Amino acid sequence: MPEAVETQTMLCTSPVLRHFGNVSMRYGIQNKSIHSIKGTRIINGNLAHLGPKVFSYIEESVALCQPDQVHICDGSATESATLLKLMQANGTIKLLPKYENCWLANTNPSDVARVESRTFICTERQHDVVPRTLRGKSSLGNWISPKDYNNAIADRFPGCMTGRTMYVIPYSMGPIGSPLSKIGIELTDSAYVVYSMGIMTRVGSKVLELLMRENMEFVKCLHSVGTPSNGIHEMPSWPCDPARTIILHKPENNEIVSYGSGYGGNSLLGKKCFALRIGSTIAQKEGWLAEHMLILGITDRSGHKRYIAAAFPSACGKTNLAMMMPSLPGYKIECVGDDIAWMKFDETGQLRAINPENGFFGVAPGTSNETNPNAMATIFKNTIFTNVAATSDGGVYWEGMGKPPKDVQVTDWLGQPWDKVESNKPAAHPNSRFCSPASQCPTIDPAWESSAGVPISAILLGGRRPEGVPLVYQANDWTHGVFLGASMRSEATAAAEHSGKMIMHDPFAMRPFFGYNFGHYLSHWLSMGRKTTPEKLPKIFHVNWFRKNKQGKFLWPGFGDNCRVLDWVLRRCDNEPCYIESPIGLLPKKNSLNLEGLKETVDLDELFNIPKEFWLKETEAIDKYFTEQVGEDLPEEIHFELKHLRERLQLL
Ligand code: GTP
Ligand code: SPV
Ligand code: MN
Repeated sequence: MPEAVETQTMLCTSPVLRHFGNVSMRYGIQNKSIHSIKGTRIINGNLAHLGPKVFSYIEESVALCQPDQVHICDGSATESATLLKLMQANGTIKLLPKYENCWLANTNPSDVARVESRTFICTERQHDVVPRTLRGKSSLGNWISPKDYNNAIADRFPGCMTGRTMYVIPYSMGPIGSPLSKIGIELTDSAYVVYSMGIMTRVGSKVLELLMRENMEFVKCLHSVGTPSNGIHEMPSWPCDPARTIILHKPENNEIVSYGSGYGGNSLLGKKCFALRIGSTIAQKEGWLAEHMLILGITDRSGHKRYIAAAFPSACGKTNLAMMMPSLPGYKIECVGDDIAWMKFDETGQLRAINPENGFFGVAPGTSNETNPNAMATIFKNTIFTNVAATSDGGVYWEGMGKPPKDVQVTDWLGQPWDKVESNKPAAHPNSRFCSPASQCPTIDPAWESSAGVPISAILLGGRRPEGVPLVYQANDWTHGVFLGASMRSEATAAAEHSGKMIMHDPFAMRPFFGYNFGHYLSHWLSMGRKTTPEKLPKIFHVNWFRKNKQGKFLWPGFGDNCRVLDWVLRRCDNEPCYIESPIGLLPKKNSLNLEGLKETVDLDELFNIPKEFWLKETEAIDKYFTEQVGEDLPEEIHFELKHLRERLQLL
């Protein structure tokens, strides 16, 4: 008997691990297969290839959820084909014969977006998750006690997978083996989730090898679409339990538990739950940043290439900017990522970023050949669409795509006949999405899978601000930049359950995604600014593509013309004196924004106007927010920035 196994068995104190020790003695070392776990049949994959930590996680979860069988995913083409067949048979997806390997899923209408009110972070002390508020509940996240966490699981999970298959998805966030990457294991009873995770993350045997060889830590992700308490699924093709949906995170154990929803950020646990919420807590401990940011590469006319990261709230333009076709001649923009960035200073003091994802889960409405031709060139093969409308010629349709082809009937996302003139509701759900492999993007950056990450020269912050906020301004320094991030606000969109056109606070575009106390997050950002020399720190900017005139029309054409703003940003990174000082930050100097060849006339005075009254009100709103929502956790430096902004505004 090999010595290593002997030792392992002797060291095992937990019954679960001891059991594994015995199993690996009997099977693993001889490289045989393990065909069952806790008496449950394994229909795909070999448990002996998983390593003791993964084994015990699956064992505990099988005991809890009691699936009929377990399928360990290998990420193979055969596996994908099997999943597709199964989902077709269940009516979860339909083939879209107009395209290549494209599918349409329609969800239960009660399961169409992230549910922030049911998303919780669990710690012993509430203060580790949310700042103490002056009155009422925090808007910066939801805390749950360990006791309630356990109860929430005990109320929902026992036996929840009976009659179903438990899939085991071993996945890497970030290029497999990169020092910046991390591993997760998602256990789920949804084939849709397995298939989507296969697009959005790197799944398969290479990850298993890493886990086995390096005995790596992993984030535990347990997901079930659930069953309503009355046992009746309203829509059998999309099982879910909206009434009891809950999304739980326990940073202490690197654990995520999600129940009741099959949609997007609620169920593809590598995305918001891992890469942002758990990710931000790991990043705080390890001294890096996990952010809701796109990453793009931009090459200017002289051939000089730089990388920019940008934080905009959900449905505020990250995918569009990341894939932009620049209207300025001689510029090239390439995409590293469209939603999430993990960033760390390297040994030379340069901030470097990776995109932890492997695909795009992008907003469909508004995507067209005019607005985002690169997305259009990406999404019509190997894609799963969710909640878009279908056309009678086997294609898809959504608002902002242009006119549906002549003589083609449109069926809306709810399965009803739809007519542009007569139907007074949208054909596609406003939060409908495409899920496509990133490698298909024609402008994917050559370094998008670089193990070391790409060097970041500038960080943009922004949101939908119909009023008062200029197209672009630069932060005076890192601390001022952190203040700008802390004060970000944006018009509400359909990406969360909120609706209406309220201007909401969304600091760093992270409000729904903080894994820990926002005040501590700000301190962490400030401390990052001390990790390198001021010259090496990325410059920080605030942008707003969404300012409107009195008639409600956008003042700026946006999309491909946003490269004009990026051009100014790059010139500022080169320290070109193309700016003027203003109370809110550095604005483009007159004629310094390159408007060469711009198709429409733009009212620059209105676009860059800084109305004193508006800004005084804005500082009041920020002050109120900081006082009521962040309180004593607000770092002193941020307090001072607000005070100085007010003083500067008085001089306007
Ligand atoms: P999430 O995936 O939810 O995080 O969203 P996102 O930030 O990637 O947003 P996305 O790029 O998908 O854009 C959302 C909506 O904003 C789409 O309807 C776009 O058409 C619109 N949009 C994006 N960029 C611009 C712009 O420059 N100007 C205007 N007016 N609209 C834009
Ligand atoms: C977002 O809401 O910011 C998204 C979509 O990117 S989801 O994955 O559903 O969170
Ligand atoms: Mn997002």
